[in-house]
Amino acid sequence: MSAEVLDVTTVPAYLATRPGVPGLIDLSTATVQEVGDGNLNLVFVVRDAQGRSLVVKQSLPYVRMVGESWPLSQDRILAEGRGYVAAQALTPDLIPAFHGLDADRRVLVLEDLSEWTVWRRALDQGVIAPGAGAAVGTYAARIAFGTSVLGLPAEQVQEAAAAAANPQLCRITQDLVFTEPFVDHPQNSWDDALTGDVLALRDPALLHEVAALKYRFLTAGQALIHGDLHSGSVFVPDKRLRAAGAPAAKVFDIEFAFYGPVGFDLGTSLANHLFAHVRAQVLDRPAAFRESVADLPAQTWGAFAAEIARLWPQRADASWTDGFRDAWLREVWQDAVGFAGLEAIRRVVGLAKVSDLQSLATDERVRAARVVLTTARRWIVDRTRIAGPDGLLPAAASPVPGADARRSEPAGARA
Ligand code: SR1
Ligand code: MG
Repeated sequence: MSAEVLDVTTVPAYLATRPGVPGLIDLSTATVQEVGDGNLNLVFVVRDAQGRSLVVKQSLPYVRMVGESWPLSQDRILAEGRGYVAAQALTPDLIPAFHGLDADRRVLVLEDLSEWTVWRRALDQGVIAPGAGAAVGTYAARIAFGTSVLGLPAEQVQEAAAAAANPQLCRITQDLVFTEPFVDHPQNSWDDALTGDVLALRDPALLHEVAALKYRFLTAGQALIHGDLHSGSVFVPDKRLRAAGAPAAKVFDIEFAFYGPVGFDLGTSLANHLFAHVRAQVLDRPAAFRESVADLPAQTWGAFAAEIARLWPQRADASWTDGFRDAWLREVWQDAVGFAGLEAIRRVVGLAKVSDLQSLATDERVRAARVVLTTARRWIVDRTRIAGPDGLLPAAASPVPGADARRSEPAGARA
């Protein structure tokens, strides 16, 4: 049965019933705004007269970006709650403060990060977020280690994995990332000029590798992964917040969490580095920004590997040798590169696109998308031969003269 859906008028009375919440905010002076701009949920910001604020997130019984014609269980908020509980224990500095889950009403209460910026928006605008890539790598490593048999007894992991099943959201990823972009499907769309490039993806050699990666996504229950860790799932602070001691990034939107392959989160991150990189080149952004984006794969992977090395002495089983650690890292890297290719293709061909590309003018977008598709194919097919982040991103997507000035912001790109 569906939980009653909140609206701006019912949120204060609802919050008054939540243990601990009335101490965080003065509900008698609260004002409420619905600010959700993602694909799935309601998100309310609640502010009181003293300037204190909270975020209230409720899952809807359908996919918001499509409407009630695509029903979706509100249970996904339970998966998100599990993700926040794990992150709160393992890396509380790199998520918004978590004020609890109401499983009956399908509601989470979180720290309000309205003063922060969604990283994708900063990247779109050419704003450098120092250290954000490293923070995401550190986050992924802490969760991978701390929810897997690397950091926990196997019995505990098996129980946690069973409890973390998230079949409806995994089905969305299975369909949107691993299936639909490679077949005729009504949810696909692309610029006419890309038809040849898109149809060329359906060759047997590539489809074979796509199948192998899909199988891995569905069967490699290694750790509690985020499941949708792109630049739209990361907040970054501005200069003032950084000077006040804020971390370089905070990860949010964990509703796709389940026990899956560790390389998936790194892969979705790498693909989104590619979008930002190609956009920065096409728009001929200043060199400092282009260089900062080009460094993101190395920064993210470097931080991930360094954090795993730091945690390694705390491993749960002495059988995990240092040689095994190095082999495990190699396997995670290769998975990440393959999954990055899949995420890159689906954001050009499939349902949920990204503003990095969609907000370009058509000729720029076509040029950028071609680079993305060519790179994605290389990543998928060559993933076992790509030794590390050096040279992962393509060297060139030549700028279109005057492109920056012509940039527009069409709707319909809300990943
Ligand atoms: C129907 S949901 C579409 C996409 O939005 C989410 O952010 C995930 O990326 C999903 O694939
Ligand atoms: Mg999301």
